[in-house]
Amino acid sequence: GGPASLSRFRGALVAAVLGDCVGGEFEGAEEVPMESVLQHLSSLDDDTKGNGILEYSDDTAMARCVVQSLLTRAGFDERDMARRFAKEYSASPGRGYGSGVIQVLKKLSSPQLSDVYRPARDQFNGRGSFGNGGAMRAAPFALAFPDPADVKKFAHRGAMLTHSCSLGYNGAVLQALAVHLSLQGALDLPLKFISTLIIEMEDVESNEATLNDARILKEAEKPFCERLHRVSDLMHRSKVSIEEVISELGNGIAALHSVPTAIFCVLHCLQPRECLPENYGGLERTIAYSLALGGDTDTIACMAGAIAGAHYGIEAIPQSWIKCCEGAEDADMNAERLHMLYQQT
Ligand code: 8NA
Ligand code: MG
Ligand code: MG
Repeated sequence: GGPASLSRFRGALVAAVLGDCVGGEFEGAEEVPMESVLQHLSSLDDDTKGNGILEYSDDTAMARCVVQSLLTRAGFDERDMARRFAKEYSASPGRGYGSGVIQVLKKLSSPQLSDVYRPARDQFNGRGSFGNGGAMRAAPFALAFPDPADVKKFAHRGAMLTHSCSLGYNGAVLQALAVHLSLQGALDLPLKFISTLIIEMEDVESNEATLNDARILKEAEKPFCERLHRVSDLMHRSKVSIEEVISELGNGIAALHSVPTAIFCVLHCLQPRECLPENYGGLERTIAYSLALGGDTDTIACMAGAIAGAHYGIEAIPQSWIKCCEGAEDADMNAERLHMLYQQT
C-alpha cells in the first residue's frame, strides 16, 4: 500500500503481537540456534498439531492499554492511560512484567495518586528505569498521530508513566519514530531511513537530562545516536554474524540494548539472507532473525515486528501465524480504528 495505508497500520499492530507471542518461547535464552527458531515457526503452520494458542505478554498487554486509551480519549490522556496500565496489571499480573515496573503499576492503582508520573520517577533511587518497557508499547503512538512532533512528544510522555530515565523513554521515542517513518514508506531507502533516525535522535538527545543520565551510566554522550551509527556500520558490512550483532548492539532488557537491535533486524532482513529459508518473505525473515538473537526475544521481535509490519503490510503476515497468537485479531480491528483517528487528526 501507499504511505500510511490501512494495510500498513494493520501490519504494524498485528506483527507486534506476533513478535511478542512467538518470541515468548525463547525469552531469556542465551543462545538460540536458527534451527530451533525455524522449527518453532513451522509448527505454527501445522494445523494437525493443535498446539493451542500462544499467549501474549506484558509487551502486548501494555500496548493494548495504549491503544484503548488513545482511541477512547481521541488523543493522549496520561491519567486515563495510567489507570489502564494499573487495571490491566491487577487483572493479569502473570504476563511477565519486569521486576521493577511492578512497583510502579501497583502505585498507579492508588486512587489518592495526584501525580501519575511520580511512581516512575521514584524507581531505582530516583534515577528511573532504563528498561525497554516504554519502547515495547510505543508503536501505537505512531499510528495515532500523523505529525512526527506529536509522535515524539506523546511517545515520550507515555513512556514516562513507567520509565523516567532518559535511556528508557528515549528508546520509546526512537521506536515510535521508526514505526512512523516505516509507515510513510521510508524503508524503501534503507540508508536514508537510518540517517533520518540519526538526525532525529541528535535532536531528541540534545538536552541536559540525557547528557546527565548518559554520564552517570557511563554511556556515550548521545547513547542512541552512537548505537544508530553502529547499526549503520553493520549495514555496510558484507557479512555480519549473529555474535557480532549481539556484541555491537545487544539483546537485553535495557532500551539501549534492544531498540537499535530491533531496527537492525528489520534493515538486515530487507533482503534474503543465507541463514533464512528462501520461501520466507521479509516479515517472516525479520521475526525469525529477531528470535535467533536470543535474550529479550519477545520484546525485540515485538518492536521489529511493528516496524517491519508497517513496511510490508498485513498481506505479508501468514494467516496461520495470526491464528496462533492471542490478541492478533483484536490488534487487526484496533489498527482500523487507529487508522481512522490518524486521518482525523
Ligand atoms: P523494568 O522497568 O522493571 O526494567 C527491567 C529491569 O531493568 C529491572 O528489573 C532492572 O533489573 C533493570 N533496570 C532498569 N532501570 C534500572 C536502573 N536505573 N538501575 C538499575 N537497574 C535497572 O521493566 P520493563 O518494563 O522495562 O521491562 C523490560 C523487560 O523485562 C521486558 O522485556 C519485559 O518483558 C521484562 N522481562 C524480561 C525477561 C527476559 O528474560 N529478558 C524476562 C521477564 C520479563
Ligand atoms: Mg514480554
Ligand atoms: Mg521481554
